[in-house]
Amino acid sequence: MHEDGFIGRIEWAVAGRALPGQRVSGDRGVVLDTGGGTVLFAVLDGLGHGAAAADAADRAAQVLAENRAEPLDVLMVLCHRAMADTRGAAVSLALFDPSDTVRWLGVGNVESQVLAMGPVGLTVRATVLLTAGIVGYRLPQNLQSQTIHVRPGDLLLMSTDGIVSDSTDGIDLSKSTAEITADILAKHAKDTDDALVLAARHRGPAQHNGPAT
Ligand SMILES: [Mn+2]
Repeated sequence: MHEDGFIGRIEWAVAGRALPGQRVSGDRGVVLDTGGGTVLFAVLDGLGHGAAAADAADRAAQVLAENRAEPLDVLMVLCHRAMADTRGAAVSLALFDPSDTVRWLGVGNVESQVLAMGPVGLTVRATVLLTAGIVGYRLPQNLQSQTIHVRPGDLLLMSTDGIVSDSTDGIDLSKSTAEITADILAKHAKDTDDALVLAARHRGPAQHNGPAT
């Protein structure tokens, strides 16, 4: 599964695939236009794999689509309730704001980080603090979202645990997010789990390079 697009000046892409031999993946990438150039991204990993995992992830995806304007902690509680009679899922939410902040909140094992090109190469600007738990089964008491500032060009990466941890080596920020996510999936997906990676970045203000010729 490969999808990509633009919402305003935010470029995004998702690449994923089911555990080899399975027909459906329990991992979902959700991209929701929340208005005003703001985009809500979510990566969901239904517990285990197969149809039951996909059902849990689909419930959460639907609740996010229907309530996209709510704050992240409210969205997490709504996902929890919607998945109460499912296996549950790991859920990471990231709200990408046009004023160049990312606000994020994660429960369970979905890894999120922001990468930037520094003077000595690719650097990790921030990593989300994950809270242990399973949304739909055991939600942590304290749902505290983090806010980080990002500059145009910085890359937000979110991946399920079917992608090898710290698989950021060799990422070329000059490539499109569609190419970056396809590369990560091809090189770093584990053959023991569903796998999904989502990438997004702010492309900065529209460029005007002089009069058209
Ligand atoms: Mn998984």
